[in-house]
Amino acid sequence: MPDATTPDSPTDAVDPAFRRDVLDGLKARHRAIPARWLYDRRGSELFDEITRLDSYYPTRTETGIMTRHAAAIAEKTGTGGALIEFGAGSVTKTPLMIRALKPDHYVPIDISGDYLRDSAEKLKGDFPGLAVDPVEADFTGHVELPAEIEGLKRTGFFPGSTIGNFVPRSATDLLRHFRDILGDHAKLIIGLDRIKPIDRLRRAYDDAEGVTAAFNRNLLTRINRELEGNIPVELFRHEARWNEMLGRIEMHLVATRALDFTVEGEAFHFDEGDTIHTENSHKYGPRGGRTLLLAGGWTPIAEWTDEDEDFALILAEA
Ligand code: AVJ
Repeated sequence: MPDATTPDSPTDAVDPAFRRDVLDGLKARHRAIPARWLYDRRGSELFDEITRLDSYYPTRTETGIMTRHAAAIAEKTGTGGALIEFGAGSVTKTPLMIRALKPDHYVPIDISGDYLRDSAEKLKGDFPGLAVDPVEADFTGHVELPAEIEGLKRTGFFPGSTIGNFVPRSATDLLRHFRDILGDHAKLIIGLDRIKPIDRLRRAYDDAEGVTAAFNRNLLTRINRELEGNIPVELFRHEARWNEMLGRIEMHLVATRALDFTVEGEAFHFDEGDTIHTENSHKYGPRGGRTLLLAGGWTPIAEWTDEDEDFALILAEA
């Protein structure tokens, strides 16, 4: 989910949505900044590093499921037509799906045009017969599918448990939105992370190497750079909390002592222990995951997991 629309250099224009989300988020009673802002250039690099950590199981588990069950996934989903990915796609997962489903068209939808162009070029090289029709758009908003796939069978692809970043109310809205974009008779393949023992969840989001901590704190560095802030980054520590009632891991940045700073000339005070909530990662049991899909307008028709049932790949139809 890299977000290259927001520049890394302070000389470039700042995304007004970033500015608004940060200032509003710091003023709110429950201080929170939406997780999408974690992914500037450095944040995307750090996330990439997270996916390779021993303690971060989701990426390799999902890839394992896709590899192991490729034939069954193709059989239940059907081959050919158009594969529409929400997000620019990962260098490993997308080729796996294309090899399994053999679509005639691949349509990645992402807000970062640069990212789309890079991945489109790579895929064309690897799959010579494949038509790649990227769409530069925020998939949570209005999306116009390319005319080239008119009348073709459509399969949506939303891997990585990215849906887990959305609170259930927004997640069901997004799933309904995907249904509107893809139309009747479409299918959707979606990755969901399963509920599992808390210590494993916490280790996945607070690794011994400190990469997730760096990923979280990078948000403060980004605010300082892009919004002329002077947040004392070293006085915030990373915390990954399991919220049992809501079934999610939360990332927070916790002030280790009372401190003050300014962002874009506005002053903010934190007492020791005050936090900024920076991400939710919802986890679902087998029933919960299917119920979420149903509530979002999709009927689950097949589900694949790894042998430890750490992660689920669900196929659903509109
Ligand atoms: C990219 C949203 C799937 O929630 O597991 C990883 C992001 N945050 N470590 C997740 C993330 C901290 C990740 N997603």
